Amino acid sequence: MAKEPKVHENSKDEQLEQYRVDDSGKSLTTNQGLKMAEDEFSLKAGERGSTLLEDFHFREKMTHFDHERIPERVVHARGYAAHGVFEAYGSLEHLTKAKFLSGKSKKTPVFVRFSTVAGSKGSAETVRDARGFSTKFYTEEGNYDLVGNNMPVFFIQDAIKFPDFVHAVKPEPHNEMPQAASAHDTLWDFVINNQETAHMMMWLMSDRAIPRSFRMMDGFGVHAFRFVNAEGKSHFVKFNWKSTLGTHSLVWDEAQKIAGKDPDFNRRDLYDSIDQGNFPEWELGVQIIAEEDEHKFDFDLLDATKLWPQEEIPIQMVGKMTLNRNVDNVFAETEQVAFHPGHVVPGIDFSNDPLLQGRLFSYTDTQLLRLNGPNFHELPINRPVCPFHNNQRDGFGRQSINKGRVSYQKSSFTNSTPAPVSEAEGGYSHYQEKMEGRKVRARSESFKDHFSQATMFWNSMTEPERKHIIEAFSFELGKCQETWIREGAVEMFTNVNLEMAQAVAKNIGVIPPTSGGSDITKASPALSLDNTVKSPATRKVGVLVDKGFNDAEVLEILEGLEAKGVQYEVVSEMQGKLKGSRGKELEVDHTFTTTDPVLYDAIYAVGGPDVSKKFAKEAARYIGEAFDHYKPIGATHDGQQWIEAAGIESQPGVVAAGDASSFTSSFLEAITAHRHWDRQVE
Ligand code: HDE
Repeated sequence: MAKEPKVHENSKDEQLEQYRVDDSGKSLTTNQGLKMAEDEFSLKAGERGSTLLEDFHFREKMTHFDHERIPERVVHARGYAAHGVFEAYGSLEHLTKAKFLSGKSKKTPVFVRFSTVAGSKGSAETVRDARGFSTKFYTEEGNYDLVGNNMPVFFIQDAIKFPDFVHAVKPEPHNEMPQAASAHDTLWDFVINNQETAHMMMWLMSDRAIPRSFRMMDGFGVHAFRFVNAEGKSHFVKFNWKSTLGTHSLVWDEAQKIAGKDPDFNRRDLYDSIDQGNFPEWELGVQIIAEEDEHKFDFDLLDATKLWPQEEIPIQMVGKMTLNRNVDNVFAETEQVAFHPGHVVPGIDFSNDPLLQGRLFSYTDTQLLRLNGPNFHELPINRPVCPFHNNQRDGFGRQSINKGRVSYQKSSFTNSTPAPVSEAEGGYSHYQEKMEGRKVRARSESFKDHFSQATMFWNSMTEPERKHIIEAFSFELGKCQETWIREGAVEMFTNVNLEMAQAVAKNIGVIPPTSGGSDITKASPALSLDNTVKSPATRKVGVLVDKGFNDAEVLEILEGLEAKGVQYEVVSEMQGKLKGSRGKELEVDHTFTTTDPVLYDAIYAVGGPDVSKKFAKEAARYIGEAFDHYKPIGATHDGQQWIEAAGIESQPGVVAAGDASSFTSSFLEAITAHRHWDRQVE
């Protein structure tokens, strides 16, 4: 047998290279390779006459254009992706046969797509929603897809309810509003009628639903899967991606404004970071439960509305993923990639989670429509990097030219090849779980506690996080027009926490509940974003500068920020170069018209000796917005006047004094804290 090529870090890139086409500098041809002498005028019967049917060039060009759209994903339509590599930390052979997890420094190429769930393909990215986090590992044993979200639980427990949930959250069918938003009657009608949604709705109302960046969010496989080792021993496993930059969020007012100012905010951040060599990284962590411990917990492992508290079931880090290459073509790669939780490799198997079981049907089914038939695995982005052979043939767009007269099993012509191989030789074999029971349409009693973990989530939040959750409920329910929906939601979420429900009720004109609530006191500190990694290297500062600025000090401060990985953009009244007091220059990146304070994590106001009224007005606006969004604000030289005028000099996170070096260190400290929640914002 011919030796199979070894999979390495660049295997996918090398494979894709065969398909890349660079059209620049070439002669224009038709798709048949015919060079054309003219491409601006259609063929006409006389200069002012009608266009002729024989104009094959016009027809080909127009027909291709007419057919160049494919159906968008029914959910997760708005997405963005990048290539990278996964590197295992060591061997997991005691738990799983999966070869990509089998050795220290073993490298596997990956392709990762991030997405919002509800919005259409062209919708804004900073909406309140879960985010998809799908990873395709191109392993030597075939493609393994980990199709997760940035939240560890889901809205429903059984896949049969997925179409109902999605119909409820999508724009309402009679008027197709609202786009990419959960703040409307049908979603909340679904929620109050399906109380299994309680836990996930707490996540959706939390800061996790408005990530600052795809680079700064975690990922979760959500379901319990199985690891199976070479001896056939199985463990339940949950997959977790942990961003090395930490998990960071926007504030709601900011998120809504960014949706207008830069609807591409999250993809721009990912693209630019990778483009600048600032590669995002995640560690892959696994939580393991032995089969014999399946029933030892106060939740059912098969219920996707429950997480496994990491204080009880620790996360073991097993590898690191780095995204290091942007796509060449968004349609060919990001749009045509086809993920499926059923794309597994030996050593990874499924649990009986009824949500997962339904997904195993849905994903192939949807690709058949979206990618027009059963040959989507042949598209360059979807092709495994290991060889694949079977007797499947034909279908729309088939590219392989399978040789020979045999396309069936068993055949004496081919000695019945391609032939299945034994487990020992790497053949996939399903875990032999013992099953018994009656065929029923039912839900296990063990799935019926909808509120304990929702309360645990609330208990784990800090005061500012709780305030945001109350504000999110008030916004969402406040947008619902039916009073009974608001009342129903208050009644439902009283089961999570009485004070929370009372505060929401007051804001939305519902009589606050006086009794009820939960007696659950359990908390999982890891759920609070307060406990995440905070680094200045995730922050981008808007620097407000005008001509004549104190260049010696300002340039020293900017260098000091840059040395800690802080990015900055120079914002001024007009584009071009700004000359400082000693002749040093700064290039303006943006004017007040082309950018906005919501697009920065902090503001540094410098100004200049002679700013216009417009500059002063804009500077005050930038500082005001940054202040209201709890962001660090620094000011030196002429910039200090705006801090004084706003009366915020002694507020937390506002740094407006000191020489260049003490200012830099105080401002860096304020930046590293990210948001200053203890600030007095009215
Ligand atoms: Fe999906 N989901 N889903 N989902 N899902 C799709 O597949 C579905 C669920 C997730 O970047 C669709 O190719 C059902 C949970 C991501 O291309 C579709 C159920 C989780 C993506 C589909 C779920 C996810 C999808 C639409 C309930 C987190 C984007 C287009 C049983 C673990 C993948 C497509 C990408 C996409 C079905 C629930 C994550 C229709 C039936 C839970 C990240 O097949």
